[in-house]
Order: sequence, then C-alpha cells, then structure tokens
Amino acid sequence: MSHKAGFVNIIGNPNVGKSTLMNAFIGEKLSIITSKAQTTRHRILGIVNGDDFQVILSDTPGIIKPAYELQQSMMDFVKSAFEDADVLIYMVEIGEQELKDEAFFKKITNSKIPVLLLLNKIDKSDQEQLESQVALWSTKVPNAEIFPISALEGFNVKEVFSRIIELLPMSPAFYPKDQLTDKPERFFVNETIREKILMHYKKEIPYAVEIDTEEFFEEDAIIRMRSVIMVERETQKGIIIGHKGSALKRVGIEARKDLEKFFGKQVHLELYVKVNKNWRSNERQLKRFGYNN
Ligand SMILES: Nc1nc2c(ncn2[C@@H]2O[C@H](COP(=O)(O)OP(=O)(O)OP(=O)(O)O)[C@@H](O)[C@H]2O)c(=O)[nH]1
Ligand SMILES: [Mg+2]
Repeated sequence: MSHKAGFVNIIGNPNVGKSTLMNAFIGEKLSIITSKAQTTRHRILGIVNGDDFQVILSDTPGIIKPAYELQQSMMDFVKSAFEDADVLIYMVEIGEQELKDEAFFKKITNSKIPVLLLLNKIDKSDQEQLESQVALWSTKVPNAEIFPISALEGFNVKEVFSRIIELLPMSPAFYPKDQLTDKPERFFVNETIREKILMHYKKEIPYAVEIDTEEFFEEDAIIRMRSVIMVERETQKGIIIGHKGSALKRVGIEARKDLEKFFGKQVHLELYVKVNKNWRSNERQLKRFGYNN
C-alpha cells in the first residue's frame, strides 16, 4: 500500500485569500470569493483525488471576534478545523502583522502537526517587502514552513501542493474517488446567490442575508431552482428588490450564469425575498441553515 490521504485545513484572517487558494487547488469554483471580509461562512471540503493520494482540503471562515450567534458558529467551524488536520495551512497576506485572535494564534504556534505558513498576494509586493515579511513570520511562527505565494496568479501553488503530498500520512481514501466536496448541490446555489449579494449591496445588507434553496429539480435539459433570500428586516427587503425589482433581477441573471457554468446545464432560477426577523441571532434558524451550534 502506498496510498496517502488526509485533511489539510486552511485558516487565517478574513479576506487573505483562503477560498481563492482552495479553488486553485481544486480547479473549480467551489468557494465563493469577494473583496469583502466574511465571505465564507461554513467549513467547505474540497477533495483533490489522484491515483495514489486524496487531499481533503477545508476552506474555513476568516477568524474574527464573534459579535452575534452566526459569527460564533462560524468560529466553531474554524475550531473544528484544528481538530482533524493532518496539515495546517495558516494563510497571511502581504502587509499583515497579526492574527486577531490570541487563542487561535497560540494553537498555531503550539501545533504538533506540520504548519505551512502561506504568505499570499505577493503579486502586490516587491522583493524588499517580501523579505521583511518572511523574516517577521519566521520569528512569529517558528514551527512553520513559509511559502510566499499568489493564489490568484497561481504562483508557487503547485510547489505547496507537492509539499502537502509529502507531509500526508499513509492512508486509504476517506471519500469515494469521484467525490469533489461534502456539500450538496443546493449549498452551491445558495453560495452563488450570496456572492452576488456581497458584490452588489453595501454595508450591513450582505451580512443580514441568508439563502435557502427550496427547490432543485433536475430535468433532462434544464435544472429548475427556487431560492428564498432571507433578510432580517422589512427595510432590507426593499433594498434587495430595488426600484421596480431591478436590483433583484441583476442578482438573478448573474447567479444563473454562474450556476449554468457550475452545473454544465441550462438553469431556471426563481428568486424571492422574505423577512426572517433576527435569524442571525436565533439558534433554531441557524441550525436550519446548517450552522451547527
Ligand atoms: N492581488 C491578489 N489578490 C488576491 C490573491 N488571492 C486572493 N485575492 C483577492 O483577495 C480577496 C479575498 O479573497 P478570498 O479568497 O475571498 O479570501 P478569504 O480569505 O476566503 O476571505 P473570507 O472568506 O472572507 O475569510 C478577493 O478579492 C481575491 O480576489 C492574490 O494572490 N493576489
Ligand atoms: Mg473565503
């Protein structure tokens, strides 16, 4: 037996590029990516299969100090990523100085398992800044191997992947070799819609939104989907819909295009908006949406 397999969990501050890296490894857009912090809310598995290996990557939410139940649950996903990792990827971006959470940082520096510290977005830096950042992080996290990378441009991504394979334990596969993720199809519908909302609405709106895909019905030539956009207050509902429905229409058109690419099939997407008062602080609602508190 010379098969390797294991869990490689990606953690770090918000917006550093964790999801971009995960997608680069997978070669598919599994995780949504935006320029806003707290884009990822769940722990999402992305599985890379080879003849003699299976790398099970976990994308996780960026580390923050939780202010409400939803964020608490997001940080529980991060915690769980420490528990089963065979290799820990700690991602920082160029210019970053510290992790906002002391306790998580201690877990990284005291880690018994291998830590790869990926210094991301080096396409935005020069040689001098890069050298000083590598020096900074090698004193801060002496137990880590440091790789400067650009997840966006694919720089050093292959090299990191080869190192991961070297570090993985001998083990049979954990998942069927044709499986790409642990999440159901509806999850990707929800996330695609949420990405468009993060892109097109300002301030608090995206953070007050959750998506629930009520119907996903695949026919020979088309997939029919119906999704609810949930907001916390009546005023937010109006903003989501926009003047004569124009804002909501744009979300629908853009999401449908991405979903057609993702599923490789024609998509019919029906969207509507509903108020679900304070869902972000309601444990029962959170459970319903897959935040297992
Ligand atoms: N210049 C540059 N930008 C990058 C790179 N990697 C990611 N980005 C950008 O950084 C932003 C955040 O990327 P994400 O992958 O969503 O970051 P994340 O760490 O998953 O963010 P959260 O899920 O909110 O914690 C996006 O605008 C990306 O395009 C990189 O290597 N270079
Ligand atoms: Mg993310």
